[in-house]
Amino acid sequence: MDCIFCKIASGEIKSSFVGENDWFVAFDDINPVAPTHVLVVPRKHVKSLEELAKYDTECMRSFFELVEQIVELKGIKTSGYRLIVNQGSDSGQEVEHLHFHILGGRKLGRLG
Ligand code: D5M
Repeated sequence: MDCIFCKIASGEIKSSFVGENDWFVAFDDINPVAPTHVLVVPRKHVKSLEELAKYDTECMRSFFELVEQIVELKGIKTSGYRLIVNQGSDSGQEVEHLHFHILGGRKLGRLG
């Protein structure tokens, strides 16, 4: 499958992970829009939130634990951060492999 995030997750494309566990890998976004901009990506080629929700609760727990590790590592736990998923064409999603953006390190402004 020609999926950039599958290749990063498997190590086929070299990347420096800022965190990882059995379910997810996390790495800096190539086009950061904030001082901290990390992507958290399932190791499996999951396409949507609905598909991810079919995995067991251990997967969900591991996701939130990894997010916490990353925000601590990046020093944005106290100042705050935003967790975003773009899904579908109206969201502007570019990569079809589900990914969560963690943004922080500056005032992020209102959504809209
Ligand atoms: O966001 C897709 C995001 O993926 C976008 O912010 C760029 C990022 N991206 C694309 N290719 C790479 C690589 N190779 N490394 C790191 N980051 C990457 P979306 O939510 O789909 O609009």
